[in-house]
Amino acid sequence: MSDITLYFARASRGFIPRWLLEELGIAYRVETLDLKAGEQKRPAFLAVNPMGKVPALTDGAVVVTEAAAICLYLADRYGYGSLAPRVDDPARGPYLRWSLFASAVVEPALWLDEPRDPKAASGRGWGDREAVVGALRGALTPGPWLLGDAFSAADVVLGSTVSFALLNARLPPEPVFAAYRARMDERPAHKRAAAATWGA
Ligand SMILES: N[C@@H](CCC(=O)N[C@@H](CS)C(=O)NCC(=O)O)C(=O)O
Repeated sequence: MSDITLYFARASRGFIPRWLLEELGIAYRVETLDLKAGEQKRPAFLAVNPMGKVPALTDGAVVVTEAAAICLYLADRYGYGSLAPRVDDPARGPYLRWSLFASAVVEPALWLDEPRDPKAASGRGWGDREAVVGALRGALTPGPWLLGDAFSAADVVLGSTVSFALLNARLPPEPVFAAYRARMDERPAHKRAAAATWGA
């Protein structure tokens, strides 16, 4: 039995764990915060996430924040061996790799408008935009998913970041990215989470 509450907001990264929860098909409650009204900075929520940001998730006494960490937690706990490769599965390595790549590398590389500078890129963890776009291209070739034929929570995490980047023109609309996004959009769980996050 799960006792899960997702702290969520419309038009936010709350979409990411919500999509995963829908893929898992488990029961969960949603607490929707109004970011414009500043509800995320109120003491009751800061006790859950001192960053005052969504998403956050509680599962009984367990508190998890950071979209990627929430997805890795949920997939291990409720989708182990299906949406999360087991620890003795060789796919576990790439699964962790691409899940962490989303927030540690793709987000800063695509959203920070930094000048091209090989020396600076060598010293920062997210390198430079061109290398990141190339790595993403390679990760999605031949596809259809990051782990090949098996859809996993890594697609929820990194795939959401790819979708957000395409929507915000932070990633070139190359066929490999557009086709990946179209495959994600077709999933019923994705449709349900998208409707809850952005409306019809
Ligand atoms: N690194 C965090 C980022 C979370 C984040 O920035 N959430 C935004 C919504 S998409 C937020 O809550 N912003 C409200 C604020 O910072 O006041 C994650 O991946 O979960």
